[in-house]
Amino acid sequence: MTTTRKSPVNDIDESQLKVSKPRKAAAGLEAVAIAFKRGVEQAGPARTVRSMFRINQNDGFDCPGCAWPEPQGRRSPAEFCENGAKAFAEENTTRRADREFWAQNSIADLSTKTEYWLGQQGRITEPMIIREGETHYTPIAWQDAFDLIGERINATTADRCVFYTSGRTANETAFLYQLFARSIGTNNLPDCSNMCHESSGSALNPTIGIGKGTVHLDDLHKAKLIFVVGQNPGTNHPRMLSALAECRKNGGKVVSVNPLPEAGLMGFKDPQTPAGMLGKAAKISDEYLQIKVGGDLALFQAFGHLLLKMEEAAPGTILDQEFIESRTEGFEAYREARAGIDWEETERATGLSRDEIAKVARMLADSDATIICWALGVTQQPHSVDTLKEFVNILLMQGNFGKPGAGACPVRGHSNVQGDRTMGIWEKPAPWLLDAIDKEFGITSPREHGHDSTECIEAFENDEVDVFVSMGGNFALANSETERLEAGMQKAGLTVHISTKPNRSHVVHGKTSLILPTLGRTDVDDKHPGGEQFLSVEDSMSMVHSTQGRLKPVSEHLLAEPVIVCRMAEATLGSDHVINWREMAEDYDVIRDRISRTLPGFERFNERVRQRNGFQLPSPPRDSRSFATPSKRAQFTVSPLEYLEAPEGYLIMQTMRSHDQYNTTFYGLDDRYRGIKDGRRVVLVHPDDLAELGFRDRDLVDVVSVFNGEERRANKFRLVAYPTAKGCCAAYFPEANGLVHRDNVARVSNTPGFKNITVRFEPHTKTAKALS
Ligand SMILES: Nc1nc2c(c(=O)[nH]1)N[C@H]1C(S)=C(S)[C@@H](COP(=O)(O)OP(=O)(O)OC[C@H]3O[C@@H](n4cnc5c(=O)[nH]c(N)nc54)[C@H](O)[C@@H]3O)O[C@H]1N2
Ligand SMILES: Nc1nc2c(c(=O)[nH]1)N[C@H]1C(S)=C(S)[C@@H](COP(=O)(O)OP(=O)(O)OC[C@H]3O[C@@H](n4cnc5c(=O)[nH]c(N)nc54)[C@H](O)[C@@H]3O)O[C@H]1N2
Ligand SMILES: [Mo]
Repeated sequence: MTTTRKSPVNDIDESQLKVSKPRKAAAGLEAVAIAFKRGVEQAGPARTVRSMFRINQNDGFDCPGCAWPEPQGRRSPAEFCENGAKAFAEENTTRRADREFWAQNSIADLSTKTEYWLGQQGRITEPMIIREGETHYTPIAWQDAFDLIGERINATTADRCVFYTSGRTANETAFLYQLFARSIGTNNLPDCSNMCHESSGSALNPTIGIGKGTVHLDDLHKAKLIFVVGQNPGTNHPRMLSALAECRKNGGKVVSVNPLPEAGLMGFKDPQTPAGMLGKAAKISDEYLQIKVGGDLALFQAFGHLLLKMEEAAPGTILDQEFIESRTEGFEAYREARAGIDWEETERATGLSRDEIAKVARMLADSDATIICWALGVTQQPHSVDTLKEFVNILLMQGNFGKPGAGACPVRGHSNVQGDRTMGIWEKPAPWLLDAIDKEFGITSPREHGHDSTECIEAFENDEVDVFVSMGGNFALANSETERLEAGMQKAGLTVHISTKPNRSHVVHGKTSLILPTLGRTDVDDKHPGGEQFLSVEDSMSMVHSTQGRLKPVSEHLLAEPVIVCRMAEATLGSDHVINWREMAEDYDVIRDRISRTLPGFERFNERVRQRNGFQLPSPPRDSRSFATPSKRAQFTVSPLEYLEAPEGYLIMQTMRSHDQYNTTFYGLDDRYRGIKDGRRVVLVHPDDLAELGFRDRDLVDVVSVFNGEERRANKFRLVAYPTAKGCCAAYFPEANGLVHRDNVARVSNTPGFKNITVRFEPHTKTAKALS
């Protein structure tokens, strides 16, 4: 085992790429070994072992990996997965991007580095600044940094300030952060949710009256049928595989819908069971529908049609008429719209046969407790909101809300992305929320909506941003139109990045730029008059619980996120502001008390967050089959059929995560389950499509995307023959982000079309204009 804790000196060498056959099962002991290896490389064996056993324990820290919930009862001593372990190894690293690092590397040098190299340099150890005309970041004292922020915000108008949030931010921090933005007078609060599950909220809010899922972990164990649509849990939510395996053990069935035969959807070697340790894989999917990218709306409309037909043939046996009549609205219009179907078009849209679809519709008919789980495969396309409303139709027809083992389950990404929204990080806040904040704090929040993350690209480009503050994340690289966004960000007067590790957004900075290094999840937060503090998060199933790091921070100069927000606020608004920021920075119980008086569901927050498993937020559809829509009924909706079809010579590209990355952070360069090693600039293409387009496996190409007649380019990708659905292809995020036109978004939610890129390939030429 290599135990280099030094940062890599060399960057990615794509000529090392190796390709082997995709795997048929996820996890196993290899996963545990790799997790341990990555941990030791970053932090050494002692620190790795000490922290591994604290992940997701009642008195430990919430895994920064994903938003999947923890079991309520018995917890395994190692309640984590390979990728959770890698996530904390990244944070837990003893590598340091200290002042020598910044002195040795100019912005010009850093701008040639990949995200992998930047992230592998280690934790940032003190506040850094770069001013207009300078070539290097240099250290700055904390108070000087805060004063500069206050000065710049006060020198401009509130609508020219933007406050971005990435979903790792804890509840208390998020609450303070939105309060700060609103105290200044702006709702410019874009967040990573805008690029992620925004479509889910946009579909669920109007139909079931809440923008969140309606199932608990226990429901997955009890379900008769679970759909996993547009999701790769083996990599992105590995602990979900245990829940799927348990459902099957209890007699339930699992259907996966995905253009790629993802390893984790096929089989699971649970490293926490004896059989799994011996390498025996449990089957996960009873049926696998290899859908074409963008075909899910057509598929679920076909399910609706078939359920109606079956009900017609045997009235009273398939649909839950009582539920439909007493709890919903719009069923007649829905029934009429789905009475007929064009099978030829449905087969073309989905790439599936009528028989395959009918077989799964029968499984739906036979199940009296169905859950539909989904993630980004269905949230980042033009018709995403319609697709998700169609999922709701299917669930409503059989009364799959408010009964055990049933419901809607959007599987969130970042570990507190759902909590951030609950805390008010929202550019389009509901009026009741602003009223509640104003009443509790005596401020007047602005009512005008702010920019979402897509709108920010234009705001930057049009020179409408003077101050950009980023609470975590990597805005420049996570968003679409990389080149345009980067050019725009450099026009801003001041960019402020509250970060743990170097990333691209620090390199394509505003005229003046600050990097404020912060404590992470695993770090102890003990520099307070009242001693050690803890924070809280909300998981994908609305459980709120505490999280507390215990490790010694990599540097004594790091500040906790809530402290950074309060000190920015004090420097901007003055120490005599109507809100006592200092008292909240000193004692997080004060923040929680104020949250409990502002937000519904958080009554007695301080007391309940200290309970062993935390507490569950209310879910009216689940708790009492009630729906907070204007008519108090759940809504059936009718959407026209829509799907993605590439013109001749083109394919529809989706962008996704490899097994060795966390969004824009790369743990390594392998995508083990898909058989890709030591490289990331690949496009996975069906062998027939390769042949039809006149290319061969491993050809080096430039990728050209078209949208509204405009072209975007990303050069030097390797084509790899891969068993994906035909007509579509796949590449990694963020290498392909430059291909996504800013106007390519999902309707209503405005989420970038990261899974809807129309592309063609051109043989790579050295002279091709380098755009990414
Ligand atoms: N280890 C690790 N864990 C993570 C993350 C990470 O980067 N690394 N990221 C976190 C975040 S922020 C998020 S949001 C989640 C993301 O979790 P996922 O949604 O699983 O992430 P993606 O890699 O984007 O995978 C999308 C899946 O959808 C499929 N897909 C693409 N297009 C379509 C389509 O049109 N229809 C259907 N049915 N399927 C389609 C793809 O083949 C792929 O399997 O994971 C979270 N967890
Ligand atoms: N093409 C394409 N693009 C996508 C997607 C896609 O599927 N395809 N997915 C989208 C999705 S789902 C999401 S959520 C976004 C993600 O967008 P972001 O959330 O903006 O990006 P991340 O890569 O998660 O952010 C990583 C950075 O966060 C900082 N960081 C890590 N931990 C902490 C911490 O504890 N505190 C603070 N303050 N900073 C920390 C580190 O400096 C690190 O460099 O990307 C979106 N972009
Ligand atoms: Mo996400």
